[in-house]
Amino acid sequence: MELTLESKIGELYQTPIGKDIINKLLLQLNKSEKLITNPIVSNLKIKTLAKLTKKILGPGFFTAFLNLVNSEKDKPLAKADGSAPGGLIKKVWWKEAVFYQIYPRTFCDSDGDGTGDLKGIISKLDYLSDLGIDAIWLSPIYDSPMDDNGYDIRDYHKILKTFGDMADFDELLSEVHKRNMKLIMDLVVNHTSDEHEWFQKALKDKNSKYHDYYIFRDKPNNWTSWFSGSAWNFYGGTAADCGTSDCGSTDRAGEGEYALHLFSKKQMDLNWENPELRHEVINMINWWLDKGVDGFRMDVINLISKQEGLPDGDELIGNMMGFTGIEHYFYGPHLHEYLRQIHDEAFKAHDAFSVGETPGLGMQMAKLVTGEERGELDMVFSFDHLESPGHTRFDDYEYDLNYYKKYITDWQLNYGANCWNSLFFNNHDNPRMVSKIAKDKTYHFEIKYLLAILQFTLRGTPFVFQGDEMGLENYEFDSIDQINDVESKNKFAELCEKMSEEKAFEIIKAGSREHARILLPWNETNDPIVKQQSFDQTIFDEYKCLIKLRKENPVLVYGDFRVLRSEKNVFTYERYDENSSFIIDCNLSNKLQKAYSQKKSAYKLVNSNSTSQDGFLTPYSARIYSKTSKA
Ligand code: TEU
Repeated sequence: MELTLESKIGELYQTPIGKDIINKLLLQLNKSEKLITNPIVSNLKIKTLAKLTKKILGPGFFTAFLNLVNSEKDKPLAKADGSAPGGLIKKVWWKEAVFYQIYPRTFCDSDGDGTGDLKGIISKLDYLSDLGIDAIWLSPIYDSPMDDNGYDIRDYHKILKTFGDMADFDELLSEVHKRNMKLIMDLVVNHTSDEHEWFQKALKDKNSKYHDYYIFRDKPNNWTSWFSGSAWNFYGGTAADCGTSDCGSTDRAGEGEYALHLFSKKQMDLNWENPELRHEVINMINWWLDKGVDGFRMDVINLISKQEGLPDGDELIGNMMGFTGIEHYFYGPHLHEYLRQIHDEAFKAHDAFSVGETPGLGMQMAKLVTGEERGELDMVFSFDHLESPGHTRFDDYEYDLNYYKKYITDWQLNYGANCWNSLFFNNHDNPRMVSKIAKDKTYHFEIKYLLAILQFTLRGTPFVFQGDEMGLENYEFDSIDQINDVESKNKFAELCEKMSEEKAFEIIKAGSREHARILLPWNETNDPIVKQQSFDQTIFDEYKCLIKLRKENPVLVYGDFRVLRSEKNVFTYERYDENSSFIIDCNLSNKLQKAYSQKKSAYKLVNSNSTSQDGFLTPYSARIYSKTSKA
């Protein structure tokens, strides 16, 4: 049924996209779902709400919203209850695996040039295997000018010199497989570097077939880049015509055009509408899969399909989401079609694994791209748990684990038995979660351990980010010169136009991706960055122990999930099947909380991050109890 302004808010909330978007808005506004489910509001017509909010929302908001809602004709499977017996869940290796993300630039430097490399990674494979890792996700290692540390690819078939060469890669792959581990690569195909041969050819000759591999327009629209400023570069003509500060130029004096880049000025968006481009990308994926890689993490893969005509974005949505235009491409009209094509023509024949990085997708949209019956993606990374409601990454605040409890409970119970969660707190795009939770370091050890307990006992596939297992925290940067990340540098420049450098730097420090990108402290060196952090052996041992516990107890992978206690500041849940049960009892706060008391006599304590074992949980403590045959 097409929704119109005459439809009711409740009807809108019943649609998958409507539900996700309303939930996202509620999250941003830090309001409860009850605001919408309350009968008075749910019976309101959309047009009444549009009238009431005319001054704030403007006319474009509901049109954009309804277009998006009406563009999705499918619904997630109704009978996919996540609390259904574990038997319903299909068993596959990637659900049982513990993944480890390597950010190659800062993982391990084998030749002392200050940058990590493939030989460095090879030298640590025994370490990873000892930790219990089953699969590695390698962030980009392809040839690149490194404007965005490799997420700007110049040549998909070459290895960046600083990292090594193809022989090193082949050795890495074979060494990974020898240890019975898998290797997945990063697939960055929403955009290429502006130095990619295709883009260079496109610039040289408007009539070349490569011109249509990118998104060129005579006039830019109002979309903004995720890394500050306009999302358009001007090419040709004179600098005076340029909408951006340092645009490229060509020899075609007198004529000029704009090209779209949703990320940095050197990351040019590919035109997925072009079947030949899709074919080239698929060939490239097959080339790597034929080499033996086991799958891909797919960078911003939900952004590949853009709304026809590239209409201007709604300014209000832009302000709320941080980027203008997002409603026209984060769940574009051909997204499912393109994902299926990639799956059918590349992943399927190789039985390869895919995890999509899908910023902005809520649970319903995620179901529509990961449902087993849909043949699109195996899994996604959703990001809604990384900030407390009402906050964004650059806010200086303390993250509330009570929100994580609410978020993850919803996904554990409602994502469905035909979909599968990914579990992570850190990656290369975010400050370390432990530092977000508490500025005061008193309980940092307990928090790191608690996060690990959550990650290895909830249902889903854990992705450990390099350094989590060493107990790394945010780095105390004291100057913008220590920051290499393009997002932070652009944002800093933008902020400095509005405030003092000191203030701008405070904001950058709160949210910079650089925190996650410091060289790992394998050993003592003169590098101040390595010196500031140290390898915490106790945390490492606990990671190892928890991974082992998960491996030895399939119930922690496939078992059902239920909440036993969720009052403020505590989170007690059970993972169980017919034969066994685990109770995980957590204190989410820095205050003493009562321990969970029921049933405990039949259970034995198998792991805890604190030594006190009385009726109370000390700050951020967590205990794992187990029982093998149900009483
Ligand atoms: O990230 C895009 C992206 O959406 C993240 O920056 C996201 O906003 C953040 O994780 C939410 O907290 C991907 C890559 O992971 C990133 O490193 C690249 O810079 C970007 O795409 C462009 O390729």
